Amino acid sequence: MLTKGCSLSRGRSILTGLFQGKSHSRCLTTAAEPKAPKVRTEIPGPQSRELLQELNKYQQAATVQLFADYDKSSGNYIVDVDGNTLLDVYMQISSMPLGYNHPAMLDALSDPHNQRSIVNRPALGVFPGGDWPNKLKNILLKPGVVPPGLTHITTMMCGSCSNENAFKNIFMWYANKRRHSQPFTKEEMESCMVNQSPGSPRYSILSFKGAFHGRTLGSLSVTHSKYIHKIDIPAFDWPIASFPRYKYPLEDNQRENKAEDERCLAEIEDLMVKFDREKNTPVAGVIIEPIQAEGGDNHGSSSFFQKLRQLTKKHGAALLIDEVQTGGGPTGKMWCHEHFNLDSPPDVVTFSKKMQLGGYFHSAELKPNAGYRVFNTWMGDPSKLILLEAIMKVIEQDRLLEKVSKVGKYTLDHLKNLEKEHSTLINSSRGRGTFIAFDGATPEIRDKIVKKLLTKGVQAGGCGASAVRLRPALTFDQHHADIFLDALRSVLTE
Ligand code: PSZ
Repeated sequence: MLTKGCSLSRGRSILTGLFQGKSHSRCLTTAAEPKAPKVRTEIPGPQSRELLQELNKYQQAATVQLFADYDKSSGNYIVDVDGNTLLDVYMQISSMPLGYNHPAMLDALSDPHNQRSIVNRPALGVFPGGDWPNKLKNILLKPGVVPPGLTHITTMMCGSCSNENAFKNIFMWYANKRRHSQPFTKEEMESCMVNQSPGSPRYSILSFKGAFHGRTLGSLSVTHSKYIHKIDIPAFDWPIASFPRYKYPLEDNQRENKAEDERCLAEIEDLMVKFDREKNTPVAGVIIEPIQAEGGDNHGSSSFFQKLRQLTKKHGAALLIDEVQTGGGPTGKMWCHEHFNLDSPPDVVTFSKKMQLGGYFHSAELKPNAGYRVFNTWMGDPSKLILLEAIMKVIEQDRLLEKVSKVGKYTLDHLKNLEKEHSTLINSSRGRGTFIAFDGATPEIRDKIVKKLLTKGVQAGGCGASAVRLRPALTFDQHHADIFLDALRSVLTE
């Protein structure tokens, strides 16, 4: 499905030239795409349904929507095993920055050195390859990629385990401050072995109603988006504050929304004080999404985030911004929190999804004081960095962040017009870049919209109680937006 002339065998030399900044033809940086979606069968179609029956024999596969043909999928289009071609504005839960089968990513895998990096997967914490420090420096810590103000990086596997390990990192930092950098005591070393204090202290992480930070045990304790994620699982009794819930359109509700910010901030500070003084479970860190994604695309103002930064400083807690879903460019900046103009950088920024591997950036202050304290077998995956390197080059070369801002504004403006025409069905269009959502008037209407969009050849996603969300690739263009908007218009009219 690559554009004619972009064969893999000759790709490398061509792309080397391309990345040195020479002029390039379109075919080198984009996969050839179909002109429009094409729906041949109901979705899931007969082939998908058969495969689903098979898969259900060995696992709980109730969440599977369709089976894809990843050989045939390209760019912004996913092709399923029944031959349906869908405009994919959901992109594997927001994790494909360049869409399917991007030539630059395929090309990176034709390099023999890179092939060996895939074959020989190292235990990075013990035997990293000789190129590893430079890879971190030149790919993840490169200006424009690293969140401004942060200098350290820990790579991990997925979003949940990045948050999980970041919490540990925060607790170690907090404990180290409290013991004034003194060595561990014998009592601490013995009590931690049986989960008792002082070795296992009663510290907490403050999180927000509606948040999603993952499904592993620690991350799940700070996740509050849906009961089905949490029920039957023991959880930490940690503080949970309100996240702002704004009235839209923002321009018409400024006073109410400002009061909402103040209400939430007061609650956060209250909880921090209460958990320290009354519950003897001080807040070592605060975890927050810059836009609550799974919880329904809930936004917070820059002023809210600025004041939250100040609050965490005042109470000696670390601020962890979870950019697992917002990071890597979909809001028009590499990191969504860059929109907020914080007085000082967050202490930790976690990532995964569009970044291809998990991990977190942090300040020098949070570097653990000994080895093995944050550790696992793989500690990330160098082969994913190969792909990320190719992705970052394309983002820069093709100015994809600018494109995201421009196409995002176009999409949101048109969505707001559609909302006016169909105000009984949809409302509250909102977004940054192409990280856009709107609400269905009821959860049922939302579900119907997502289902009907599929019959028009558009794969969108739902989030929260009644939101429809867009999470397209960074290569999502104006003509893709038009296809989406036309499909939505026709769904709403029907
Ligand atoms: O239902 C699920 O398990 C889903 S659907 C989307 C996600 C998870 N997102 C993952 C996610 C996230 O959006 C944020 C803000 N933080 C952490 C995570 C967890 O990442 P993974 O899934 O890689 O562990």
